[in-house]
Amino acid sequence: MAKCVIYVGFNAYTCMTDMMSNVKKQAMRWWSVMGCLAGVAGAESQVMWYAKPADGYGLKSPLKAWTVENQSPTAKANPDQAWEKYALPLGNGHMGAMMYGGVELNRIQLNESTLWAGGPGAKGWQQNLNKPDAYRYLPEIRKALLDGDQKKVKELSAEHLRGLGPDDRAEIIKIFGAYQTFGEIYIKSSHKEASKYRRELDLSTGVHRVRYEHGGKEYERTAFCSYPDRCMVIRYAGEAAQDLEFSMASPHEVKGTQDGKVFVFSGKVKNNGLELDCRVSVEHEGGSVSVSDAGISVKGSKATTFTLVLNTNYAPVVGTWRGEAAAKRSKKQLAAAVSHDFKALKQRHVEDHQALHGRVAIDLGKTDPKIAALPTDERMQLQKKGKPDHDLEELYFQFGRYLLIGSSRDGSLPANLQGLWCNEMVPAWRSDYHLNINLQMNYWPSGPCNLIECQRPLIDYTETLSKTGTAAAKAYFNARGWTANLTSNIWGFTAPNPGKNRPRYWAYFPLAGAWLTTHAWEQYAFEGDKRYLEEKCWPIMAGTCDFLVDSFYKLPSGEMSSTPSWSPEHGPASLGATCDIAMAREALMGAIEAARILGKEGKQVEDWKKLKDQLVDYKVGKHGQLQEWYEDIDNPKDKHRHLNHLFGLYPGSQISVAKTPELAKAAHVSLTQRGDGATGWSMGWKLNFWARMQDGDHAYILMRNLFKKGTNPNLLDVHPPFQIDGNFGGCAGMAEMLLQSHYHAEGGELELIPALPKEWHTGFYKGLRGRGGYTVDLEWKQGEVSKGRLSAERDGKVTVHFNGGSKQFDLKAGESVSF
Ligand code: FUC
Repeated sequence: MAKCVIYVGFNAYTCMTDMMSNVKKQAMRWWSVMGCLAGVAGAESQVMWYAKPADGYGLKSPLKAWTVENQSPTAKANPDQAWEKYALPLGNGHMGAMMYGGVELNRIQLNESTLWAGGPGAKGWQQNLNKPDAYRYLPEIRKALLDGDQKKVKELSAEHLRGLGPDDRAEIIKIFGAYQTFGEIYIKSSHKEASKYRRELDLSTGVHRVRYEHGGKEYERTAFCSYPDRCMVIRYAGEAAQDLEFSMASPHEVKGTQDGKVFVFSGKVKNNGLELDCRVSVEHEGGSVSVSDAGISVKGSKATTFTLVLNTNYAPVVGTWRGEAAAKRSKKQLAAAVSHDFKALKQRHVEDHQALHGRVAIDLGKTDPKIAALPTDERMQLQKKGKPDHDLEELYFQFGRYLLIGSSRDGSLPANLQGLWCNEMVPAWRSDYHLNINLQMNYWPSGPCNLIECQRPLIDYTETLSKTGTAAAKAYFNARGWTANLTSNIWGFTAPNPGKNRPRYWAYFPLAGAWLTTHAWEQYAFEGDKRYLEEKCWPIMAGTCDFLVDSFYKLPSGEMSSTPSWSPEHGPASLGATCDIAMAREALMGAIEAARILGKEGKQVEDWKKLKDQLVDYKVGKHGQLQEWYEDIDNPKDKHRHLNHLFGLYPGSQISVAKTPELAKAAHVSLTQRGDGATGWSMGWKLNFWARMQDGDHAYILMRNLFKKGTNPNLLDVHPPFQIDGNFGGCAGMAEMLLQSHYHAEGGELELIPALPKEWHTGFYKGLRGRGGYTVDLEWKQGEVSKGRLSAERDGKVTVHFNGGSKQFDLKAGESVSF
């Protein structure tokens, strides 16, 4: 085995070993090119590490979380607190693992991103769960609303603006389904105790390691989930031979069998018959191995490598939602994976991971070397009480990028409410796709943090919804095009949630399609691929805009609105919730711009322009606030977590301090009234709002609050419970403090360190991206830009704002300029 050094007092500044992350090295290389090597002190460490296994903190941690799982769909804590607070995630977009790092019992919880209950095969499921002809009741509902009869609006909308299916939440879940755990791996070793224990996750390589000493000998366990080889690899090695017992458990109808030298753990999901197939092959140096129906037994091996593949037979094919048999997929993948030895598998994985993760380096200031040497959980604890830990902030930022790579890769499903890490059968909110903020927030870092490829699964998913969502557009509005509502799943659900006994704001959100469409446009804004724009993005956009033209309602004032509408999750029915109009406007703006780029003209595009011009305008209310509803009814004491009426400020591009100061002022009032606390994701959103307000110190307050109140020791976000959107919102917000490019969807203007807090007075970054295909490397000192480099991927003119002034550059694709 490679020389294994136990770094008990690991120091990010001085340690020049293999522990030093490659990104840090890259940053240093870049920095020396820039002639500023002296400035490198404080360059980031990308290793999260812990001095105890996840279940070594005395927390409640049942061996099988699903046996005591929460039955409440909105439970506030995961039943396995060790998993939620201390386990570390690995993922390749398709499969995921949570590593506990135990010595005697190494427990690994496993996920496959398409493992869902519900859908075809589930009793009572049908593709079209929209209430047919619901649109016939719209005139009556609209009239009641204009008459001020909220009671009648409530009754009629509860009856008609709902999806089909049972009222009872436990029953709904059987049809709608839920994302579920696959189960757990248990690898037992004869090592009962260990000294110099350390487990770590290197964000720059995507490799998890456990190192310890036992009986005076050093041991190391390495694990990663490989995207290129579509497998998980777990390696045990050490200075002495070991005996290991490998077994698995699952809450599904799955059993173990032996297939030659391969351990197979296969079966199906009881609720819907979805096939499940896991296969494990083992390689060993010395000793012997025997495979049985119960697992794998290893005796006296100096180095053992388990290679694991995991599949379902899901495919995103509307109607059947099934594809190639799970076993067939697994056999092919395993045969291909084991054609490489451990070294090659690892190298292929690390190269793939670094090609994405290594694009960005960041330095936000110095951390006391004594603190930097502590385990990550202790640092999280310390910064809560004491001074900010800038290295830890960098780590958190890079962790957000790491999680996106781990949960969303080309060909996979998009990241769900928990990314793809879920240890339950009834997870909170079914770990589904919530479309009134959560799924979209997952993708906020993709463009600015230089991972735009990782957003492709969202665009694929949106394309699927644009097919099933035509039925929703028809049923509720008799409209062309497509839309979706508040929640969705992998079975193409686009109806409002079923059931009459809940407020409509927890069911009905027909602008979800418009919001998703803005992401399809953003993909183009960052990538600039005209073929994508024409072939993939345009049909999504056109379907959304046609839907808007047909579904929007002309108020007596002549304004066009989404009547009736609800602002997410609170308040009465409105003639037009501001967020609806803002999302519609943003989707129309993108589509009209796309039409210009693609040379599309005619009535269709003219109708979109007309609608955009007639949309209800933003309104400033009696408290000076940006009104959340058409009616001036905002309560200045309201602390609700949703602030969707500020969509135009972020993620949208309609409100800014520079271009619409009056609206920015009103948004400032709304933000101030809502306050700086909230659930995890909401603090993440507020962080982005304050960044767009270009108030760095206030943005920093939100970032600190997110750290203190919304982040676990394993750096995962808690709503509570664990919900990954806050990680992505937090990561995106930090980028937004350092670079902004939103004034024009196609780029053209960049703002450097537009929301720099005093705490980050001196630092650098490399590789953040702006719309229009620009990559920025930047150094700043005492709050002023001191050096930068701009690289263009497309021909174009760009204005760069910094240090109170502006510079213009006219760059050809591939050119860079230093300033
Ligand atoms: C939205 C939020 C909740 C939660 C849920 C998954 O409904 O309002 O806080 O995040 O999504």
